Amino acid sequence: LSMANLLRHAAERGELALLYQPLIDLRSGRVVAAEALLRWTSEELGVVAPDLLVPVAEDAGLIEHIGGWVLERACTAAAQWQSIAPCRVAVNVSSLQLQAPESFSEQVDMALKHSGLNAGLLELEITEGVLLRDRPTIGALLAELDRRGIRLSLDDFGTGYSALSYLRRFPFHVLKIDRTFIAGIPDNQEDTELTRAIIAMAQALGLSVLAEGVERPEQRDFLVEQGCDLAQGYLFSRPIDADALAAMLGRNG
Ligand code: G
Ligand code: G
Ligand code: MN
Ligand code: NA
Repeated sequence: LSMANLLRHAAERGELALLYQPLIDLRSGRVVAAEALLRWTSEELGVVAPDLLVPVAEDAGLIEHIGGWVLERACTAAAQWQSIAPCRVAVNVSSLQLQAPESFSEQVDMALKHSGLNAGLLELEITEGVLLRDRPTIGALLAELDRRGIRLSLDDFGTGYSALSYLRRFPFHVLKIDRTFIAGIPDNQEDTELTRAIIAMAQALGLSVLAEGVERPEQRDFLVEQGCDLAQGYLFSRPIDADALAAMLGRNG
C-alpha cells in the first residue's frame, strides 16, 4: 500500500494528531500563542514527519481534507484554552490550500463557527513560496482573511526568495525569522547581524517579529535586547499535546 493510500484514511483511523508549541511573549515571559504541528502515527509506517507527509498529501489531492481537519482540531483546542488564559493558535497552511481560495475560506469559517473561537485568536502561517506566483486571487484571499480579523504570519522568513515587497503588498501581522538564523546567534556574526536587521525592519514596518528555534539562554537574551516581540523553541518548550499546553497556560501567571 502506498503512503498516499494509507494517508487517505489516516484521519478517519485516528492516526493524525496535533502537537502545540508555545509562542512566548519576550517582555512578559508568558505563553501568548501556540503553533499547531501535525503528527501522523501510521499503523504500517510508524511516525511520519510533516515535511514528508505534506508533500505526499499535496500530490495525492489530500491536503484540502487534512488541512480542514487541522483547522477544525486546532480551533477546537484553542477554544478550550480560553477558559484558562487567553492564547492564540497558529496553523500552518500549505501553498496548495491557498490555490483553492473559496474552499479554504469556507474551511476557516466552519472551523471558527464549530469551535466558537474568536477570529482574532486564529493565526495562519504562510511561507513565502506561495507568494512567489503572486496570483491576484491569493492577494484577495489574504485581504479577506485580514478583514475578518484573522492574523497572518510570514513563516520561515529569510530562507526563500524573501522579496521585501511581500511585506508591503500583503497584510501580514507577524514575521517569523527562520530558525537557521537564530542557530547562528551569537557565534556567527552574519546570522547575528541579519537577525538584528530583520527585527529592526519588522519594527519599522509595524509588524510583530518572532524568532524561531530559540534553544539557548544567550539567544533569548540577545533577542530581548533587540526588542524582538516573540520567541519559540526548545528553550521554552518542545511541541506538546493540547492538555499539556492547557496546564502550561494555568501556570502562566
Ligand atoms: O516539527 P515540525 O517537524 O513539526 O514541522 C516540520 C514542518 O512541517 C514545518 O515546516 C511545519 O511548518 C510543517 N507543518 C507542521 N504541521 C503542519 C500542518 O498542519 N500543515 C502544513 N501544511 N504544514 C505543517
Ligand atoms: O517550519 P515551521 O517553522 O513551521 O516548523 C517548525 C518546526 O521547527 C517544527 O518542526 C518544530 O518541531 C521545529 N522546532 C521548534 N523549535 C525548535 C528548536 O528550538 N530547535 C529546532 N532545531 N527545531 C525546532
Ligand atoms: Mn510554522
Ligand atoms: Na518556520
